[in-house]
Amino acid sequence: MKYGYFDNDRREYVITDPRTPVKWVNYIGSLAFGGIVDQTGGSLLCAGDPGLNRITKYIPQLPASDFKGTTLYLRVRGKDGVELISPFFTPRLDAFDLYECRVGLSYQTIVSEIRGIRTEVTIFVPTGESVELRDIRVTNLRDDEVDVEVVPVVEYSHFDALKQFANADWVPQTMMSEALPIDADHLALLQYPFLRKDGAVNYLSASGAVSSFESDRKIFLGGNEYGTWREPLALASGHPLSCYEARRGDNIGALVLPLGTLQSGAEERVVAMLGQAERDEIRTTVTKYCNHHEVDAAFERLADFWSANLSVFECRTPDPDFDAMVNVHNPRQCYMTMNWSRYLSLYQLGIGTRGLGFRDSSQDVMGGLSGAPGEAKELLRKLLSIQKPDGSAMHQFYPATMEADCGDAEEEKDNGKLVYGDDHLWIVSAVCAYLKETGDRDFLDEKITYYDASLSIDGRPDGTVMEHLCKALAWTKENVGDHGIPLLGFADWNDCVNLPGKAESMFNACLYGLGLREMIELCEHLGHDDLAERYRGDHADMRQQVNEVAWDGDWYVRYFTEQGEALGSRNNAHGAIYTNAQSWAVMAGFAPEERASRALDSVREKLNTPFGIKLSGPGYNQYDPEIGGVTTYPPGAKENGGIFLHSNPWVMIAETMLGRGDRAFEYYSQINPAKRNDDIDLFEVEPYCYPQNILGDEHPQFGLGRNSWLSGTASWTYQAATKFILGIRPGHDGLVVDPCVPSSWDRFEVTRRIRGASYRIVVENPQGVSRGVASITVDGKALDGGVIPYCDGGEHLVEITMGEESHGVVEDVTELAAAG
Ligand code: IFM
Repeated sequence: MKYGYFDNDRREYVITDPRTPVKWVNYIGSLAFGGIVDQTGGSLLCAGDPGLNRITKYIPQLPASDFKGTTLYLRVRGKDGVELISPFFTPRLDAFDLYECRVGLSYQTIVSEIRGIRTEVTIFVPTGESVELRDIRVTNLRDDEVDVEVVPVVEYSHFDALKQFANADWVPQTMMSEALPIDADHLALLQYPFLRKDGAVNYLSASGAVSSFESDRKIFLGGNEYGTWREPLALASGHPLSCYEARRGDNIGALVLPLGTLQSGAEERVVAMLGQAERDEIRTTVTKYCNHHEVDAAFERLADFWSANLSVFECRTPDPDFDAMVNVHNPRQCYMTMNWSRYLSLYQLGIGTRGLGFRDSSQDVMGGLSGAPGEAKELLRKLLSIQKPDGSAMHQFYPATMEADCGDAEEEKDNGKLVYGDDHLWIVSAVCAYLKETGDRDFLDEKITYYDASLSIDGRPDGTVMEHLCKALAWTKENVGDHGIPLLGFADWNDCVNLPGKAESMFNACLYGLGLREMIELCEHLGHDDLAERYRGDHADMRQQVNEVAWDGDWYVRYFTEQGEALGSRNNAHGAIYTNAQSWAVMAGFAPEERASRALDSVREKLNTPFGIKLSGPGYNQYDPEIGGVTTYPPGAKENGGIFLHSNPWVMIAETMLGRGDRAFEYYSQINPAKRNDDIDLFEVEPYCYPQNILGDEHPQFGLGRNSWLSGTASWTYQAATKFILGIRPGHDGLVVDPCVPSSWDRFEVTRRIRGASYRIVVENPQGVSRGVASITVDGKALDGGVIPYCDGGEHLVEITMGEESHGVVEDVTELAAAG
C-alpha cells in the first residue's frame, strides 16, 4: 500500500496520503443534485444538468495542488498568535501528522491532524435533497486552549459551464451575491446569475452563527489580485471578512463560523450547507439542518439505503480483493454509472453534446438493477421512450428535457447514417435482465411512446414494452449488408470505428444473437411458442451466416467495409484481431465449440497482457479517415490497441461458457483495481473502481489507468463476477446456479436476496473442478437440475457440491448452438 488501504469492515477505502498521483474521487448525491468529491475535499456539484446547471468551479485540468470548487480553512488563535490551517491539505499543502480520507458509500470523511488540531469532516447529500452537508468537528489536541474559527469556502461556476470559459466579461458581469438572514443567528449567502434571481439560487449556510462573510474572490485573496489561496490575505490578517455582497466579479462564498474557545481535548461541531433552492425554500432546509439530529438522521438514511442495496448479493470467497470489489466497490460503481451515465466525472464533464447514452444506460441498468430495481425501471422507461417507431434508437437523451439526438452521428445526417447499429439492441438484454430479477411481467404490457421529435409527446405513437423489443430485433434483421451481417451504421459499441457506406459489423450480429437468445427464453417462459420458434429460426440463420463469412481461420473478423474488405483479419497489418468479435461470438451462441475455444485462445495469444486484454491489435499507426476516430489515438491508447476494460468481462463470460474458470478468474484478477493498490504509481487512478481504459503495451506508459468511474466496465465486471464466475444468476423461473471458478477454490458462499426471499448458498468444491454441479439441496431437500425455483419469502439454505457430474449447466453454448 502506498496511498491507502481497504477497510472492508467499514466498507470504505481509506486514503492516507492526500498526494495521490491524480485526484481520486467519490460520488455524492445524484444527478438531481450532487457530483464528485475528491480526496482533498474539492467538489464538482451540479443540479440536474452538469452542462447547464453547474454550481462549483472545478477545473480538473488545473494542477492537483490547487483546491477545486470547495475547501475549508481553520483560523486558530493560540498562544503563538493567528494560524491558518487547511484540513483538506489543499490549498496550503502543509505536512500532516495524520490524514485519512475515508471513501464511503455516497459520503467522504476527511480526518486530519495538524499542529495539534484534529478536524473531521463528513461530506454527503441527504437522499433526495438539494444540499451538500459538511459535518465538521474540530478537536483541540493541544495542551493549551485555542480559539477556532471554521471557514468553509466555495468558488462558484456560472450555471452554463461552457460560458464560464467562453465569455470572460459577460459571465462576471452577471454574477450576484446577497446575504439572506435566516434568523437572528444564521444567514445564507446567496449566489446567482442576475437572470436567475427569481428562480433557484445557490446558497452557502451553516448551523452555526456567521460572524462575517465574503463573496468576492479578489477581496478574499487580497494582494490586489495577486493574493493566493494558500494565504488568503483577508483571512491571514485575522480581521473579520468584509461582508461584501458582490454585484459582479468572480463569485465565491466564504463564511466565518466562530466555534469559540476550545479547551485542551474539547470538540465542537458545526455543519456547513451548500445548496440550490428557490428562495422561500432555503430557510426550511437551513433550519432543518441547524438541528444536528436531522443531520445524523439523514446520514443514517443514507447508510440504510446502502445496506439494503448491497445486501442483494454478498459473497465470501478465498480472494479478499474479489470480495471487496463484489460486495462493495463494484456495486457502488454500478449504481453511480446507472445514475450518472457518462455525464459527469473528472474526465467527462457533461458539457456540450453529451447526454445519457442509449447503449451506455442500457448496460448500466444490467449492473445496477439488482440493488435498485425501481430506479432501473424508471431508466428503462426513459430509454424506451427514445426508441424510434422503426425500432432503431436515438443515441442519447438529456434527462432534464427528455430531448434526444444522434450524438456524433448527427455529422453524418446528410449521408443517411444517422443510426448507431447497436443502440436499440441493448434494450432487449436490459429489459430481459430486469424481468429476470423482478418477475415484473406487467412491465411488458406497459405502453411507452416512441420518439419522434416532430410530434408533441402526447401525439407520439406508442407500443407495449414487448412490441418495443420485437421492433428492435426486427430492425436489425431487416438492415443487413452484402454479407448478410447487420449494418454498422455510424458505429457500433466501438464508437470510433466509423466506416463509410454500408459497412457491416460482427458485433451487431452477435448483439442481435444475444438479444434473440434472451427473447427465446422470454417467449418460452411466457408460452409464446410461435414467437419463440421464429426467433430460434432467426438465431440459426444469423449463426450460419456468421460462420460462413466471418471466420478467418483462427478468429472471427470484426467488420466488412462497403467494398467487402474484412477488418480484424489476418490480412490487416493493423487492427488484425479484435477481442469483441471473439467473446461475443461465444456469448451470442454463434461459435461452435472448437471455434469458440480457438477464438478465445487467439485473444489470449495476441491480445492479453498482465494488465488486461487489449481491445485490438496491432494499433493503427496513422490517421485514416476511412477507418475513423480510432486512428486519432496513438497505438496502445483507448480503442486503438489500448486495454479497454469494458471488453474484458466479456472475455471472462465467454471463458466461463467454455467452463474455463481458471482463465476467467485470471482475467478478472488482472484488471481488479484492488490488486493494483501496491503498484499504484504506475496505475495512477483509484484502486476502488474500474477505469475505462489502461494504456496498452504498444504505449510507453503501459499500465497507466485513465477515465475512472463512469464506464460500462462496472456493469459487466459485476455481471461477470456474480452471474458467471460465482454463477448465481436470476432466470425467469428461478435462480440458476452454475459456478465457473478457479479450480483451486475449495469453497465459497453467497447470500442472494431476490424477489422477497433470501438464499444462503454454500458451495463446496471437493474435487477441485472449475465448473459442474454434482448435487444441490434446498433447505435439505435434493434438487433436480440447476435452477432453484423462486420461494415465496423466507430464508433458505442452498448447499451445492461441485463435481464432474454436472447437471447445473443449463445454457451451455454448444447446447444452444445445437438447438439452433
Ligand atoms: O461503447 C462506447 C461507449 O458508448 C462510450 N465510451 C466508449 C465505448 C467504446 O467505444
